[in-house]
Amino acid sequence: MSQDLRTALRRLEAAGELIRLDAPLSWEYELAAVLWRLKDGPAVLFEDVTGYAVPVVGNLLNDRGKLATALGVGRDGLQDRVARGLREPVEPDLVPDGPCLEVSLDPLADLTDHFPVPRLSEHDAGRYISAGVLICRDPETGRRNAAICRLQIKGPGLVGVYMAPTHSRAILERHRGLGRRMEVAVALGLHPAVLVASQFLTPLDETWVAGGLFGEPLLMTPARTVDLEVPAFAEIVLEGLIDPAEEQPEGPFGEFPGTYAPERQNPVIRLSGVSSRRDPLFQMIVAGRHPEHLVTGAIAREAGLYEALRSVAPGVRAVRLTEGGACRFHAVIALDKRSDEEVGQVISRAFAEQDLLKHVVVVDADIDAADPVDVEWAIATRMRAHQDLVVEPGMKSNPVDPMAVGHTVSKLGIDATLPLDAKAAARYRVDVPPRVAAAIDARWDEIIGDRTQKAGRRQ
Ligand SMILES: Cc1cc2nc3c(=O)[nH]c(=O)nc-3n(C[C@H](O)[C@H](O)[C@H](O)COP(=O)(O)O)c2cc1C
Ligand SMILES: [Mn+2]
Repeated sequence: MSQDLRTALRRLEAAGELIRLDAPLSWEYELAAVLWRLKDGPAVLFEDVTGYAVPVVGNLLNDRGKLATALGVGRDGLQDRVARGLREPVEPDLVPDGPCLEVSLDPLADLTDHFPVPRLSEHDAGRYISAGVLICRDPETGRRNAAICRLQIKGPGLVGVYMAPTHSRAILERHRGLGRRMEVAVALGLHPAVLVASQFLTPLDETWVAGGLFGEPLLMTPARTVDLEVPAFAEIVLEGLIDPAEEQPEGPFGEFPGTYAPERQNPVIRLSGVSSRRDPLFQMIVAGRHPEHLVTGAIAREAGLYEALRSVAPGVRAVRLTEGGACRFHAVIALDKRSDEEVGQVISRAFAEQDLLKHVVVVDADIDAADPVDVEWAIATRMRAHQDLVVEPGMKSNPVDPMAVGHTVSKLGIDATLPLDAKAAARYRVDVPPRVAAAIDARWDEIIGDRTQKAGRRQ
């Protein structure tokens, strides 16, 4: 089946984008430490986690290209492909049984007896599951929701959960209003496309979006102890109940802005079922400013923004949430504009679309939005500060924004595009004629031979 984590790992390994490590490593900070050292490197399968038979995988989504590899598609057009998840969602297929339920474990046992749940950042409150997708259902509309939520191991049968004020939280509040407990299931060990689908800011059921991304229905199977369905190919499934009246301290936890979310009273899940595939894999995402935490959220946000912006400006070619902006606060938008005014329209639409977004740079389509140096060059050579800046004070802030004051924040848009009536020569890029570059490319081996590596080393 092409929807499971194992297929993704196989594809990454075949492409040379996954390494297996057999050195013994501890769940306590060491797995995270290795993934920090390899933050721009391959996906990792840790085969020997001290005290555990279950291997751990990480770095699956630390760059956007790995999603393309895992899906078996080319890197070009990945953004459009991801946006298809939103454009053409596909209803999941329900299958009576799935590998995720092969092995049933005692829900009241200590989860860490079975699974090498890691400790990630120095001041984290404890051991955290950071790549689990929390599934719940709106009691009023019946709509299913799926979102990554961090889970803190609290004790046997008990995990703490943090829900930002997004859908999962709203659904919990609806249960509170009805005086009901909320059933939840957590699916862990998933194909990266499912994790990405869970990150869309959309009113749709994210499991439909995952189907759109795969181009085929996501296979789901009924959980054992709650009235919910889970992805059939998850490695591990937790099931349980959240009583809206019960809260316990959760955190601190190292979060994506690169700072710690403080300890707060947060909901807890009382587990009613734990199951796994035979020989399960445990999936982790290093939290904080690690590229995997950033990129997992960025891919869907970028595609969502791309889709929304193209409805006002069809010339939008690419949207990039940059790493320096924690892949949430800063966007670069490459635009083939129809009018000079279109830039301002794109900037306001971007701010309206994502409340986390604070600083937006619009560049021409010849600028590589993924290359920070190219973007800075556009700012250096195509912007006049007195006319190309848009400052919007008093905009709605997001609770995680460190600069939010009284739920507001100021936003800045930069028009780094050339005016449409700029002289043609202003668009030239200094270089040799393309035909000469192509001819030199064709003769490259003859010209350089085996000297490339030596030349590279000397630089
Ligand atoms: C690695 C990772 C960890 C995350 N942890 C949390 C979390 O603990 N709580 C939370 O509410 N959102 C968390 N998020 C973000 C949500 O999953 C994301 O905003 C999602 O789109 C929310 O969906 P919803 O509106 O359907 O609830 C995390 C995202 C990533 C990539
Ligand atoms: Mn949702």
